[in-house]
Amino acid sequence: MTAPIRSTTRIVGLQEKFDQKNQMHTQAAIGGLGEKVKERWTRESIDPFRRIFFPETRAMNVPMRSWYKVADGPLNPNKIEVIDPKHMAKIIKGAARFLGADLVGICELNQAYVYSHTGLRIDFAKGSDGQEINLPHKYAVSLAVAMDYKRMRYAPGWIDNAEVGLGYLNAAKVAVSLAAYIRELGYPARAHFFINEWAQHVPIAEAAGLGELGRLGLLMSREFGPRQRLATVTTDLPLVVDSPVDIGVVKFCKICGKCAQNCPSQAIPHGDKVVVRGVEKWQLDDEACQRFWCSNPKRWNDCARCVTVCPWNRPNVLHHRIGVKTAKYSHHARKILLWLDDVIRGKRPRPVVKWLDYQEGGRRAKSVLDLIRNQAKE
Ligand code: B12
Ligand code: SF4
Ligand code: SF4
Repeated sequence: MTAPIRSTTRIVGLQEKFDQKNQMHTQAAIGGLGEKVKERWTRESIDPFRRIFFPETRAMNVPMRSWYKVADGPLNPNKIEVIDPKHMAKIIKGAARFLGADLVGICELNQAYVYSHTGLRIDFAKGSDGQEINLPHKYAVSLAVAMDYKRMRYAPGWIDNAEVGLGYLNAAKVAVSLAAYIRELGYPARAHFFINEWAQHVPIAEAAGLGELGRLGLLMSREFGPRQRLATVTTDLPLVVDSPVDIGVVKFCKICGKCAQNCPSQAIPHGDKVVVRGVEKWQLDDEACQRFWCSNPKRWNDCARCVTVCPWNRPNVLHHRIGVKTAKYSHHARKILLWLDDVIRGKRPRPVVKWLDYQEGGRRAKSVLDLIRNQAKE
């Protein structure tokens, strides 16, 4: 449990493992946040996209649900010999990109980021909660899949909720396929993705050099800011690891705070970092965030407004790349970038977005869901 070298998030004490059942999604589902939140969080969503991406009700309509069976599996007995772990790391990264990853990095698996016990909502449903997790793999391959800039623009609402669901599915596809590929080389590998994860993706991605931990509490990459979904493959395949990076995120977050200003539940801190389980970081009020998700099930099932408003969340075009690159080196450049973001997108950006027959950002959501509601009334 040693501190990663050059990380912009400092380890200042003992890093204790986290029990997965204390995650807010689980707590909301098992009544830890009260009966009203539990009822809203576990009821069937009115949005069909939500129902196909999140395994709450009809399992046969949820592609991801069948994937936990292939998250781990048999090894090819003809194990290849790895003579050059550097070359092997290159092959694994190439394979991950071929399978659909937008970003990929490798680190040693820090056991502090492996949950102590199983405790996903689905574990409670299956009766497999509370089991000690034993994940002895040496390495973690961190995988990021970008979400669509335009569909994420209006959050919280059904359009970004659908994009989030697709992001989970895409990230899971890459992870299960890459883990199977490694097992075909003869080495153990397990895919960790939504509904099947034994580890925290964010600190793993940070250690693997995908980006930095931002004020909003998520991994921020140079390419997409916080607008990506993460998955992880753990393995014993010998690989050369990457290092954490300083791309200027923490420096920028110190003068920004746009996510905190725009967060509807005020869950993101406006002030300084604090120490939590041995790590110095900006600490999210995760309960406030989760409660907000459950505050209006007719309009949304989750939120990502902090992701949407972040100045690092831009299409990956040349002027944005130049902007965030210079922000690393100069305080003035950071100030200019923030000022420009306020001028161009506004201090509280909230555009109207149309997609399929959804329309959001206006006075109220108008969509296929209205048809469903109207049918129910007839
Ligand atoms: C439970 C959960 C939530 C809960 C609690 C969030 C939280 N901070 O714990 C709630 C409902 C609030 C939530 C909200 C969101 N979530 Co969430 N969430 C998770 C989940 C399933 C588990 C996280 C967990 O175990 N938290 C409990 C403890 C560990 O939290 P913590 O002590 O506060 O530590 C957090 C950070 O400080 C950091 N961290 C902890 N230790 C260390 C050490 C170091 C060195 C570093 C660098 C970081 C770090 O990791 C934790 C966050 O993952 C992860 C998936 C996963 N398995 O990683 C996704 C995940 C973190 N969520 C994600 C996202 C995108 C969101 C939302 C935007 C929702 C959405 N619609 O997309 C919001 C954003 C809220 C915010 N500003 O953070 C993504 C993050 C992608 C990214 N770019 O980093 C993840 C990885 C899901 C995924 N597979 O992509 N989420
Ligand atoms: S909105 Fe600003 S403070 Fe928040 S994560 Fe993005 S850059 Fe950092
Ligand atoms: S997801 Fe929404 S409620 Fe949660 S921290 Fe981000 S902006 Fe706030």
